[in-house]
Amino acid sequence: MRVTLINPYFQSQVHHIAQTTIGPPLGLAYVAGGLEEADHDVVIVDANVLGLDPAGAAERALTHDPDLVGLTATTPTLPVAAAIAREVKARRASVRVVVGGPHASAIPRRTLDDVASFDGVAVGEGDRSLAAWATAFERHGPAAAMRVPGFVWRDGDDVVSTGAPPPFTDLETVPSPARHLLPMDRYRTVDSDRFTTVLAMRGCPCSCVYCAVPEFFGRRMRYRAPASVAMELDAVHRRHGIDFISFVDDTFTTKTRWVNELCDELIRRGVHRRVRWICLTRADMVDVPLLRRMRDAGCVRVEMSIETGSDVGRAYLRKGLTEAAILRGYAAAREVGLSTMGFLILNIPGETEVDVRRSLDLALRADPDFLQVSFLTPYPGTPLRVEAEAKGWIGDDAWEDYSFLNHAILRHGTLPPDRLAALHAEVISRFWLRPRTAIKLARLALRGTAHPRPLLRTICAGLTHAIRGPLGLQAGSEQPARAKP
Ligand code: B12
Ligand code: SF4
Repeated sequence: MRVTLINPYFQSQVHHIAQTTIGPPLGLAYVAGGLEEADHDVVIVDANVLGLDPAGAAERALTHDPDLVGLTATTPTLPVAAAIAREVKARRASVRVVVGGPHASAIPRRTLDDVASFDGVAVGEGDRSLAAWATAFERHGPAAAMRVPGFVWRDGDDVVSTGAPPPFTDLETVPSPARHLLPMDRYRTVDSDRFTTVLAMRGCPCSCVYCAVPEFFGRRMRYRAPASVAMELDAVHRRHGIDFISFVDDTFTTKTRWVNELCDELIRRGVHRRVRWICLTRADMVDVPLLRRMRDAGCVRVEMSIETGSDVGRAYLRKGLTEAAILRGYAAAREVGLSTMGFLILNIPGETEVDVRRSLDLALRADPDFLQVSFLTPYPGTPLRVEAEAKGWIGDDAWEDYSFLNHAILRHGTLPPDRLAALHAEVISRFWLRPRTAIKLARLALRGTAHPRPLLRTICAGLTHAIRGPLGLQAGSEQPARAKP
């Protein structure tokens, strides 16, 4: 079967610091890997990196003459995915359009209700389910295809679910991501213009109130073999010239032995000399020996939550992180010379202005090199969403506003919106407009852990962001391009 997979354009929604990163649609590359394994004819249109609007993406997708179009979407990109689906249908009504990803998967029926141009929703991990659907369709016809697990389909005025796809317990059996279908020379991050992402494990055992990952990928951790991950890094370097990897695993250091084995493999193969990498983890899951081993194996930055400096905030978020653990984690990273990125969350129910200042104070003491300041956002599939809906904290859903960096969605009444926006701007300015930040970034650039061009983009983005408060351009005043479903 001929299939086109599309990553919607969203870069205009990713503000400030994140804007310097354009990563590949790894989920679609995995889905494409499954389709190729089953001998289907697949292409990927990454409308995000190509800067294609919905009409342009649909035009490009249809040049492959597909029988099936698969879109991926997060919550804020759903409206763009919907607009692409509409453009596809307007040009060729016979093409089936399916949407997957964390948003649609969490609320498939609502997604089909909202967007008439979607024929179906792919639920959960789609590495093989779309391939199974296409094979069943070709071999046994549409009725058989409609029974393949992993989908919710529109059926006339009805909606039918085929249940969850079979789980992957052994990640070594998952087809490799089809990166050769992506424009690999177009992705970049603050550290490099030869950049890609890698997934080494799936799942998270934690229970943070705002996070969709445990529900989506499960609480039980599934790890790939360290040797296979090291080989993947080596392969992307050799085939695509990649010299910088972001592990997109949510909590990279849950298992110290696994990380040490991976580091051994990277060093044994000499990959650590060719590829630098970064990862996300928790400050209470790192220590000096582990971070030192990671640094020796090519790691240059660890990204760890700070989230909040208040007890009320910590209790609400259910992350289980203490202030002492956060400071210890950051101190350990500093001691071994790793760069750091931290995350702060504002608009936590019950947090007052004093609490926000405590958060800023903790961020200044932890002292990451980069800091992202976001608003707590009720994404579908999270415990927070359930509570927010029950308590009436959410108005009409404008999914495009669910980019947690510039819109406070939750209206729980602890802080008035204008005060919250002012505090958000102030926290960012106080962090970024410090001589210390400038010196650290300059040192990073000189040390070569960041490439001058992307780093310059980040500094510009950071400064623009930092002076927005004083100029009165506070969070919430931005209007990203909107596309109606
Ligand atoms: C890397 C990452 C980013 C990068 C993306 C860059 C890039 N292209 O790699 C950056 C930093 C830009 C980013 C930004 C954001 N992100 Co983000 N991000 C991630 C992260 C950590 C990894 C994504 C990934 O590669 N996963 C691995 C792949 C294999 O998984 P996948 O994409 O889900 O695909 C699988 C399935 O979903 C399914 N599937 C997906 N699409 C399709 C399509 C079809 C047709 C089929 C059949 C199947 C299918 O099959 C795939 C294979 O199993 C995830 C967390 C996570 N564990 O996934 C959060 C995550 C996706 N991000 C999230 C959020 C909230 C955001 C932001 C809104 C935050 C912000 N304001 O900055 C923005 C939104 C960006 C946007 N507009 O889409 C949430 C999404 C929640 C939601 N309901 O949308 C997640 C789940 C994190 C979380 N803790 O909840 N993110
Ligand atoms: S935020 Fe991180 S630690 Fe918390 S549940 Fe999500 S993936 Fe796990």
